[in-house]
Amino acid sequence: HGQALSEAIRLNQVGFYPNAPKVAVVVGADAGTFQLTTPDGKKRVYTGNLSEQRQNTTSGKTTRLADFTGFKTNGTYVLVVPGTGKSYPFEIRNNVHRAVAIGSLKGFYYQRVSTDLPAKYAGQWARPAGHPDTRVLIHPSAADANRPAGSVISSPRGWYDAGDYNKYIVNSGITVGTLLSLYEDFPAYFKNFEINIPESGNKVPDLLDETLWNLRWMLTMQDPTDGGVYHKLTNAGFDGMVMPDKAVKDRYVVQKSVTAALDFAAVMAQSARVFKPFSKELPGLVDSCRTAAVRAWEWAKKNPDKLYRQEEMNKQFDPDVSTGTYGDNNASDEWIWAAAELYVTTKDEAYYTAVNLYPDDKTPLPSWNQVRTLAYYTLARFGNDLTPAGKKDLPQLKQRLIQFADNLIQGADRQTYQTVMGKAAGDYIWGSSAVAANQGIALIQAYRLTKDKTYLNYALANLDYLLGRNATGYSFLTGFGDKPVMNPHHRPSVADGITSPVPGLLSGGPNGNAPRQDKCPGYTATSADEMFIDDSCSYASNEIAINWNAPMVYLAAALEALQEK
Ligand code: 9MR
Repeated sequence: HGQALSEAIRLNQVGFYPNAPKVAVVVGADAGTFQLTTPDGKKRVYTGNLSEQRQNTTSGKTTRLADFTGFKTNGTYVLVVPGTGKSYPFEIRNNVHRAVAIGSLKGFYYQRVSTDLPAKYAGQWARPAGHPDTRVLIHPSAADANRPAGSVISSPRGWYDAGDYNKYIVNSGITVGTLLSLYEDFPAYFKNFEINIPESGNKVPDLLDETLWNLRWMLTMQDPTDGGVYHKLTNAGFDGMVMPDKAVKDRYVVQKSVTAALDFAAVMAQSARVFKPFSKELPGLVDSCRTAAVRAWEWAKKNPDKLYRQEEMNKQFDPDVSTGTYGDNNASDEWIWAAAELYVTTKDEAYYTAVNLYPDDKTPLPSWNQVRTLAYYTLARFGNDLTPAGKKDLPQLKQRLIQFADNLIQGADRQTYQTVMGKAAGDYIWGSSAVAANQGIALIQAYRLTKDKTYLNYALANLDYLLGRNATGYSFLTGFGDKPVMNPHHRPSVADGITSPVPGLLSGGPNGNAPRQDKCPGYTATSADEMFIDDSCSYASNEIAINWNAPMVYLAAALEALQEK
């Protein structure tokens, strides 16, 4: 004992499974030994050697690994490196990430629009309802004979997208799709998984109840007359850093877009499958979702060129809209995703052949503007139930997903943090935490196809990354770990006067371009893996967003479901 806490020791600050890899990273240490001790330093339980030195080519920093995989005894420990200091305390036990899985799903509850959050569910983060969204204006860009400019629709509920208070269909699409896929991949795990929300205790799993809050909003974004889907529901400009109930500016739905229609079609088709076993509890829902999906698809077929172009929209219509664009000039992947989900739900081969599902041999990592691989996950998941057309392509599809995972892990072992995350310089983009989490999902898909534990171990390494084993030393999930992000760009967390941010929200993470994107003062890093500041003005490195939280929930819950006890 007597060791001082050292920020140079980077590890998953939450903990480790007894029967899985356990790795810490020590920055700048000399060769030598390390020990595990009880937190008071009195009892030494394990001694190991630090690895050979590795060097990060961008930051120049050197690291050594402390691998204590061989130590499997439950308890709370610190890692001690003589000459460096000791780590934050961490646990070794089964189910060690269950609270992370529950907390990151609960994060969505805190993002609920149009409802108050009572203390019973929200604790000290209780707050009054914001944004009833029962009187939303048709923006001139969305006007037609049935719904002229300035007429009013009701479009309540949904989740706030991120640190801002707007609701965007494109980003809701991948978010809901990821959460529903988590349910489809691990239905048994969610039989006993409650997160203390108003619906807890009903017959529908909390994962699906929470997702329904947003799904019901999405349904209101479809124009009943033509089946088109408004791109977003938004203020004209971003709100100040105020609580939801103090943000009372006019809300609009803006023009319909093909990307919104197709993402909507994909998740509605998926919902029609997922909610089927709950038809008694949720009468009519499955039919509504299926009809909504088909109608959005038909609209997209008639309007394939209707991309969302905010600048052009602003040249034609007032008021100007300056909130998030989720603009995407290429809808080919949205076509693939919608076609695959409609095909798997309806078994109608017309959807399978409607678009070229395999235009090239790429397997892009999912993100809000690139959803092609979500289609592949779904086709692989339902491989046994496909019609002949789908079955014929299945062996190649599986090969593609395995190859994708192999490419991800190739060389990861030699990285300074021994993670898949960060292997490619381009991983450190706006929302890089979602890159890490989505890589984890890709690896879990490969594990499901092969049962090869190597994939699972690398998925776990990326979870370690998110919870502290990274070049910033932060746990990117609010409320979890000993050095969690404390000042995310998140309006309620800034405005509520409570020291701790709203818990269970995933910060975007390091972003090489953040300083010029958000112009927040205070960046000192010179390499992309460290380009992060825990400051609420840093919306390009420290905002939270639903499309980042969803793969976090997936990764933590899937690893919990698959842990070896
Ligand atoms: O996640 C989005 C990122 O990929 C873009 O580079 C960035 C700038 O367009 O926008 C991000 O999305 C934001 C959205 O536009 C508005 N709500 C907050 C989102 C997260 O920062």
